[in-house]
Amino acid sequence: FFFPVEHTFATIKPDALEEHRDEIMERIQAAGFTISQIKETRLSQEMAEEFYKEHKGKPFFDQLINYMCRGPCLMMILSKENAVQEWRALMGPTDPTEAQTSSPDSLRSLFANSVLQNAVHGSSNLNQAQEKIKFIFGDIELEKANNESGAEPSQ
Ligand code: DGI
Repeated sequence: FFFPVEHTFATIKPDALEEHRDEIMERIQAAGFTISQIKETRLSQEMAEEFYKEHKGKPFFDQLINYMCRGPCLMMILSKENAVQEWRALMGPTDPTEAQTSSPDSLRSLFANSVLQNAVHGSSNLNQAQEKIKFIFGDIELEKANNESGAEPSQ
């Protein structure tokens, strides 16, 4: 069998990077991800607004932007078979109180402070992953790039 490697985009948010960097990196390695690219970036307000543009206008938007800009984020491309879903599973649900019930070993269960300050980001599908990878890392060559066929990825 041939299992194509998939690439997803992941972020450790500023507070979690400062407080739990090593623990989170250990869990990423233990889950079998390859870190294909990694860089620490402090987002400007404009970059953070672009990063979370789909949430513009929501009541929590300004707080979300402030949170993302308050220190450096660790930006990564994580690669493995089924990486998008596997990273979402390792993160756990958006809201840590839900994560603590449904996935107690997840990163958000362990390290998030609230639904807003929830420690990590991960793309929900291959299109979003490609968009964020390009936004943060530019045009880079990745092994067996996502969705080479051009078909619509499933969610
Ligand atoms: O993909 P996720 O990060 O799990 O969730 P998302 O894309 O729906 O939301 C992006 C971020 O916006 C999320 O990580 C935290 C924040 N957020 C989402 N929903 C809420 C929220 N913040 C508050 N305060 N309340 C919400 O309902």
